[in-house]
Amino acid sequence: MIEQKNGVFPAVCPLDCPDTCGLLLHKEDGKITKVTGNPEHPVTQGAICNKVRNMTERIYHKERILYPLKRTGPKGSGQFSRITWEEAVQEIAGRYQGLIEEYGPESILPYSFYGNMGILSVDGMDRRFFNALGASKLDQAICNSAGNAGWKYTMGFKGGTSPEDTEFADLIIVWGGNLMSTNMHQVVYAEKARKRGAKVVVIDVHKNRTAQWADWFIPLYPGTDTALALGVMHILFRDGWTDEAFMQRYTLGHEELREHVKNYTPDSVSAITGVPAEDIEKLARMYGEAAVSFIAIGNGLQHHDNGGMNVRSIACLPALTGQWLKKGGGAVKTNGGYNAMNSDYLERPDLRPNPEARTINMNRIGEALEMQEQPIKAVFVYCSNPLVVAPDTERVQAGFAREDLFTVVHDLFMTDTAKYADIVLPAASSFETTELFGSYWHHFVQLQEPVIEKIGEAKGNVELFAMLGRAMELDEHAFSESEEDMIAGALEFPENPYLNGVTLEALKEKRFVKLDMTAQASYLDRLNTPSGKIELYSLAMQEAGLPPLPEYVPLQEGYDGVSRPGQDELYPLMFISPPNHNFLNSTFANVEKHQRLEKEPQLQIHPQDASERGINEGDMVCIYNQRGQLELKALVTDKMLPGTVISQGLWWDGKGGKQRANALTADRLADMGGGATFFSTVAQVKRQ
Ligand SMILES: Nc1nc2c(c(=O)[nH]1)N[C@H]1C(S)=C(S)[C@@H](COP(=O)(O)OP(=O)(O)OC[C@H]3O[C@@H](n4cnc5c(=O)[nH]c(N)nc54)[C@H](O)[C@@H]3O)O[C@H]1N2
Ligand SMILES: Nc1nc2c(c(=O)[nH]1)N[C@H]1C(S)=C(S)[C@@H](COP(=O)(O)OP(=O)(O)OC[C@H]3O[C@@H](n4cnc5c(=O)[nH]c(N)nc54)[C@H](O)[C@@H]3O)O[C@H]1N2
Ligand code: SF4
Ligand SMILES: [Mo]
Repeated sequence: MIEQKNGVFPAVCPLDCPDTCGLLLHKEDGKITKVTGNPEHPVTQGAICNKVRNMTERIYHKERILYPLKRTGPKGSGQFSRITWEEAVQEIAGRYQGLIEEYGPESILPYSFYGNMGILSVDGMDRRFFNALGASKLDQAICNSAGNAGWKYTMGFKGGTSPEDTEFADLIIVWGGNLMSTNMHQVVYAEKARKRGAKVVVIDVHKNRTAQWADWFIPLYPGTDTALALGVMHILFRDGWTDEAFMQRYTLGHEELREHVKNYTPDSVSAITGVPAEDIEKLARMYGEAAVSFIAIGNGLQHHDNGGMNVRSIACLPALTGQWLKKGGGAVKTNGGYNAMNSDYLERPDLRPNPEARTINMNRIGEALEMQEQPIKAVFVYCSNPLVVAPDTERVQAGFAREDLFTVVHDLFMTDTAKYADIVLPAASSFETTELFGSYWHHFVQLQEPVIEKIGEAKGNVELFAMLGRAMELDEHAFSESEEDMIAGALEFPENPYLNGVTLEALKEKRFVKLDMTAQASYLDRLNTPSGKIELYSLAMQEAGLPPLPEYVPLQEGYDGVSRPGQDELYPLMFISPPNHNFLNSTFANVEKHQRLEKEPQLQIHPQDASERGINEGDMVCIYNQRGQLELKALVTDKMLPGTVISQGLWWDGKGGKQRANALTADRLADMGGGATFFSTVAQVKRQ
């Protein structure tokens, strides 16, 4: 029971967003009436985004699932009837027992992502359950794995510049990211830098909100970022803007790189990227001359066939100019490595009866559900909505429609995926639970304690998986630990010096506990590349069958290998579907308030591409390829180069409309990390 019915209570934003804001929940009569930012949070300082300011619309939405449900109609029909928790648990435990006996435990697959970033919920009790069961493992490669792999080949450690330091940069490059919508507090630091005279450059395939705010927007063709980075390197070496002493001491392969980039002349790079040669010269000069330069590497440029290489190439730039020795200089892909916690304790891989169990890449869930040998017979979906977020929707949907597949979905809402479940379980929001949060951008760890009672019969992930573990008699101790025990255990991890001083007690007392960043003084000595240096030349990449030096590899569809979109006769356009401002992936897409803020799903098309097809602003258009089609309203705009079309936001299937972007995307994997290739999609557009 939560005693206090009125007042203002601290909380943490649970969404998959780098900022991990401190929140204040304003309560009246036991109900949250308002969500604001917590001004005491040292980084987010009381500012929060529109999405979460309107969070009560989601928490108290009339369509929240309130009790367990069992399917009564055909899969996908959304027909369910209420059952008790006891019945639900019995059904799941019974079905899993039967499947384990008949097909082995690997016939069961968990499917999850970070709908809630709480560590106990998604990297904790859930993992214990599936480990103890011996289920198939899931490669969670849907978000940033290609880029992280590219970064790691170059830099080793999964961390870069500290956010607070970036206000000291003279040049900030936002490369394939839309910070205004996806990392708003980095914009605040950039604004501070700007007041001191810094310039902000955005490199993107369309003039997103961040590009509209920047000093200079450089549009380029999708998937050509490596070529641009190589062009910049060409000029840095050519004009003597490199820091030879730094490269000598801290990098491997700068002589090979110097030779290699001679081929990437501004003219040849211009032909590949669509960026005029004089702009490439100007960008390189700005980068070479800046005393302190910072690159925010977004996720957009790594959702491509060559996405790992794009990040790998950009990650080389700060090393060429010695930026890693400057306060605020360098780059960030992710800062998640700084708060690495005790995952052996949290996830208990030791409970697994079959350590060698197979791994299924979550980007290939459609294909995985087609397997005839060692078939997947059961999927447990939580904190994810694969029918909207995974590539190649039709294939995914066909898999989930399989009559013989036993599907459980734990969610707050009847998502497009939940409609295909046999059992739907009501999930609690994180404001209803005890949780631990790190951030993959700033350096503060935070504690969430329950602020409101659970709504209906909802349960949080920890409670749910502990209950299932106990029902299946998997391991007494692992499934009876309390949340506080788990938090204390997660933070006990001397292998990570940055966690020094971050304890449950400190969290309870201070709420925001900063990682011990004194360990960062030795950043360049802590890189765990094979050579311990920044690897401009990577033997590990060569051994993995990749070019050891940064190298431009064209996308697989729609390019002739030399130039640009428009090479594929049937599908001459590149279709890019990045996040929008008011949703968080597919979260909020069912909330009327957030829908209204976004108006409707639109297709942004260049005037030249529109007129060739007789399309006017406001027309309904059909965008299609070999995999599927979408019906969207045309927005004619020159915010991108001709040949690229954009639709922002992961809309659900809506009221009869076809608007799920992933109907068009392929489940091909990126060059590294098994990453998704959402944005390497070709398509054609016609008027409806
Ligand atoms: N409002 C909001 N915030 C979010 C999310 C959300 O859905 N909505 N999602 C969260 C999650 S899970 C993530 S991973 C992050 C993602 O946030 P970001 O890191 O900002 O990445 P994206 O928004 O996916 O893509 C950023 C930009 O990359 C561009 N892009 C696409 N292809 C290319 C290319 O080949 N080259 C270049 N240079 N640019 C390209 C897109 O047009 C887009 O403008 O945001 C998080 N925050
Ligand atoms: N075309 C295209 N596709 C994309 C992207 C893109 O830019 N373009 N972005 C990709 C990226 S970067 C990512 S990260 C993925 C994101 O994919 P997902 O992680 O699947 O993101 P969401 O769609 O927000 O789904 C999260 C679900 O978790 C539920 N949830 C929230 N809290 C809890 C909880 O505590 N317990 C349980 N059980 N459920 C909870 C929410 O209600 C929601 O339905 O999408 C990817 N897909
Ligand atoms: S979604 Fe991001 S910006 Fe918005 S409140 Fe949450 S952490 Fe902050
Ligand atoms: Mo993501």
